[in-house]
Amino acid sequence: MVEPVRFPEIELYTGWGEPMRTESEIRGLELISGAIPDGLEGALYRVGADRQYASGRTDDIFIDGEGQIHMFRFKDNQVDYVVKWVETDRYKHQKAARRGLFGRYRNRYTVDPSVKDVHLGTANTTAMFHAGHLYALKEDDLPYEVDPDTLETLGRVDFDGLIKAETFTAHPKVDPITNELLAFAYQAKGDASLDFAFYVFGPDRQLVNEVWFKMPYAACVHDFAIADEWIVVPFFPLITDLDVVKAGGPYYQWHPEENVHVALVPRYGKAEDIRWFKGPAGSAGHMMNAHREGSKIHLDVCYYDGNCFPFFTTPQGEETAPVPPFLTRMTFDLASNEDGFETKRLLGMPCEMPRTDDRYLGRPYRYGYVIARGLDGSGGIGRFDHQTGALELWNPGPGDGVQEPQFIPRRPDAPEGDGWLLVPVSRVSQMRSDLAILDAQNVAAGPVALLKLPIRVRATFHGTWVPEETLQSGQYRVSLGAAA
Ligand code: V55
Ligand code: FE
Repeated sequence: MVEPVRFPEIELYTGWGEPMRTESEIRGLELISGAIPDGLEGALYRVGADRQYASGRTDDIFIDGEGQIHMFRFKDNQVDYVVKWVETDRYKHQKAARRGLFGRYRNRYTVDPSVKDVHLGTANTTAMFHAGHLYALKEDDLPYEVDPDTLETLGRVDFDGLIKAETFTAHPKVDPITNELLAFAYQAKGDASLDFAFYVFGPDRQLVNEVWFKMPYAACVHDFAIADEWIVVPFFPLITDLDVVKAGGPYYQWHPEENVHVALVPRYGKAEDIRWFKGPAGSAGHMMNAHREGSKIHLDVCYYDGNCFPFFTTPQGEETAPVPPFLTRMTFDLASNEDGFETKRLLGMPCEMPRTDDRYLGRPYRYGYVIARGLDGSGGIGRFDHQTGALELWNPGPGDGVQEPQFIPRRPDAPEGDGWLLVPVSRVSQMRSDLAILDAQNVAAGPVALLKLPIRVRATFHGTWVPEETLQSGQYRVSLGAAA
């Protein structure tokens, strides 16, 4: 006998957030309006969290839950949609037991005794395609490889022994110009360990560089950025205390008294050449991009002047007031003997989930794509222009929401920003979704094509576009466009 399935009545699981727990396949999405651009062929993979079974708790948070991988497959002027569970070790054990077994977010001391040695990874955060392989990622575990055609899970992988760390970021960067994979692991030797590993893998997944160093504290390191020959790694004071975790407490606590620390790591160098900078407490999940200008490294980040995750309280249990994320430039001067940095707000409207034309990752760039969130309900998909400071917006309609935009260049050598944005749209009042295709150079005009999903695409965090030719060859073949 097993217990009936019941989810707690908490906000996380009501309305749009209601668990869906469904695998779906729709061959040929209905075209509501417009036309799919000629030659747009490939796959958009996105990853999000659903709830396979209730955890038995009421303190579930939106970044937890079992991973699902979604595919929008563009081919021959049609788009197919498929979503499947990522069959992690956690998923398989819960499926067999017909109930939730894994307790509190990332807390292995709250799991059912039957799974105390099972990997916790949910593979719920992003999709990565490199050297012909597709993966679903969560930052607390190794990658899970997934079949790019069928979305069947192939298993948990360590790149044939090359990844010595126990974890792997959910914000890797695949440089489509060099076909390198740049990635990292934090708390890389287990919960609350100070170990950080940075990796560069070559186009055939061979190990090109590996740099291990110690973090200033057991931080949450969700994202990083490339700046030319440097890697920018910010440490924000959401900190793991192993004793608290062992007592069944939260995985992170907010420490306003601690500094932000930033490591500039040489892309092809060694730990002894790392440069460290620091400043007052603040936090961020996501970086738009970074680049080098002479001796200066600029990091553009959706910065919270406080705690980005108010549900992680201070050690005294105090909740911090929610603060909005503002696009902010942090500047680090390699020529300076000081270890401080400058910050400058770039945009007045709060925004999150920043992306770029990925050919410009780590290089001087002009455009960023965001979800903008005005406090008055305005907002939507925005294109930010670093040259003019302007934000061009498309709002999906009252009450409707948008997910992280994905840029696709119009041609492999198109000028920066000349291309399309793929955007899942949440038609909240209808409990279903659309996929919008926007012209990235005319976002305000609205979709050039709108495709209908008769079901919800639940919240996904991040994803990646893989062009048709890259699906076949395993390699990206793009170049920087001539300046527009
Ligand atoms: C973040 C997201 C996560 C996570 C830890 O946005 C940090 C930050 C989607 O999962 O587990
Ligand atoms: Fe993220």
